Amino acid sequence: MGKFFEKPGPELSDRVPPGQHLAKGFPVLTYGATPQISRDDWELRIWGLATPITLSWADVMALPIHSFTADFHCVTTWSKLDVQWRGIRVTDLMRAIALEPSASHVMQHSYGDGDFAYTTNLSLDDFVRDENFFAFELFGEPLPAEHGGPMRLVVPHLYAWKSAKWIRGLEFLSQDEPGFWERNGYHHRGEPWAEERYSVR
Ligand SMILES: Nc1nc2c(c(=O)[nH]1)N[C@H]1C(S)=C(S)[C@@H](COP(=O)(O)O)O[C@H]1N2
Ligand SMILES: [Mo]
Repeated sequence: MGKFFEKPGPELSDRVPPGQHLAKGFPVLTYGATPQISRDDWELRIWGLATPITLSWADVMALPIHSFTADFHCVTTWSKLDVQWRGIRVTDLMRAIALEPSASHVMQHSYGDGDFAYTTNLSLDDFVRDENFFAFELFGEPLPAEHGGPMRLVVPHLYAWKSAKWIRGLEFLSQDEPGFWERNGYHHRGEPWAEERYSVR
């Protein structure tokens, strides 16, 4: 503590959820190896309860591009405020996807081998929101590989383990299924203001 984290002052109490400290810098939190994927090789596959489709980098770049400023809360108790990104709204990308009526949840799949192919689950209520986006720039630079480049998801209203780095696929489901950390004891939803850190068993 101290050197890397500071306690938020009272003026930030509506910005920093309970049990969180402000990070100096932007820590990297990765389980396992960092995939190295170029923009040319990157693609986003859609499967499950949706018409299967594979989107290239150019397909995604043809959608409206916006700047986003969002707070970022890691369940290991650090938060970083006002992170600046550029990306594509989830709602805009969803217009390219034909969902089946029974779809209620989505599993985000990341690039990576074997156990490192990270997954994390969301309900469609938590996924399809105006404030959620696919990010490809961080603070004006191409998204660095360690932060999930070339493309990651950002879901600001939930703990950051719900924001898959190196996103490569969206699998639509008719029920909630646990992703990587959810199978390992983390909460299925992960709302930081309610401190939904771990599942109660
Ligand atoms: N593919 C993948 N996505 C991931 C992770 C990971 O290990 N692999 N870690 C998650 C966790 S726990 C956090 S806090 C954030 C960290 O993002 P950052 O490394 O850019 O700070 O990414 C999330 N997305
Ligand atoms: Mo995290």
